[in-house]
Amino acid sequence: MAYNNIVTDTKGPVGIIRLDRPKALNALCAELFEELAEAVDIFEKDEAIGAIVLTGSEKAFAAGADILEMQPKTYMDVYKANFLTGMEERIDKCRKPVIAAVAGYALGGGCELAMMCDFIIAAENAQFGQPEIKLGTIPGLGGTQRLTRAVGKSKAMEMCLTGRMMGAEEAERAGLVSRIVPLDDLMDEAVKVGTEIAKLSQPIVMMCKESVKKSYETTLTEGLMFERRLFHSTFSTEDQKEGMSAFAEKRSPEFKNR
Ligand code: DAK
Repeated sequence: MAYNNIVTDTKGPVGIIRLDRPKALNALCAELFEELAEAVDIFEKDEAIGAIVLTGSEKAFAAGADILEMQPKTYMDVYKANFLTGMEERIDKCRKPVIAAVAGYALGGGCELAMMCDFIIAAENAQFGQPEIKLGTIPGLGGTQRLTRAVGKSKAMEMCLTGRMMGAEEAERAGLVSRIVPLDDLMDEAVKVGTEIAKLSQPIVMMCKESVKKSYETTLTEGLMFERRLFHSTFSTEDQKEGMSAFAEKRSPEFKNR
């Protein structure tokens, strides 16, 4: 599929989406969001794809929403059109795992997009930030919410109120990223993890993702109950039978996604 702002590819069972607006440091224009939503749709429907890696360039994952596109808009423009609402939710609603492979700037909407993914692998040069305050606005794609849940109130508040950037090491210490890898290894590592996940049972992976995500949305008691119910339901799948039988028989499992 040919797009204007992204490039898609596959490596075995891993779908790769690369943000590709190099002249604007991958600033997220409306067309890019539309293309991203379409690419996620295609990979999600493709049975051969077990995980998706979302990445940018070595210099920028994405330097935020496109400021030049937003600059002339009035309150009525953005309110009535529900500006950018919906398209961005496509990543969040994707049932397959989405891994953000972040190098360079992940700012504003770029940081928010990375946080929408299931986990973030960062290159050593990654820089995360919510600089909207310097533009006279605030994060609008979940920055005040997801960053706070990821790194806690104090750091999230400081970052949102000052717009300061956080490097990869600080981001790892704070729990925003799962790990840091050398820049040259970023895609190989992300695809490797995606491939490992894709070898597992797709429906069980989906249930596991659903359960972890539930912890964001609910009380501990309800979350534990949700997890318990899903855990029980895995026993109705062929893949759970296969996984446990394979362990007992000291062989590798062959999951059928059933
Ligand atoms: N938008 C448009 N163009 C951008 C851009 C952006 N966010 N960031 C960079 N560019 C462009 C620059 O204008 C420049 O273009 P030319 O002048 O060459 O034509 C080119 O990319 C290279 O940028 P620089 O020359 O500035 O490069 P430097 O290395 O010197 O600096 C930088 C890199 C990342 C520090 C700097 O470019 C920068 O500060 N960029 C802006 C970062 C920023 O403020 N980001 C937050 C934007 S607000 C919502 C959805 C999304 C959002 C809100 C709501 N809804 C669903 C409701 C999100 C809002 C935001 O993200």
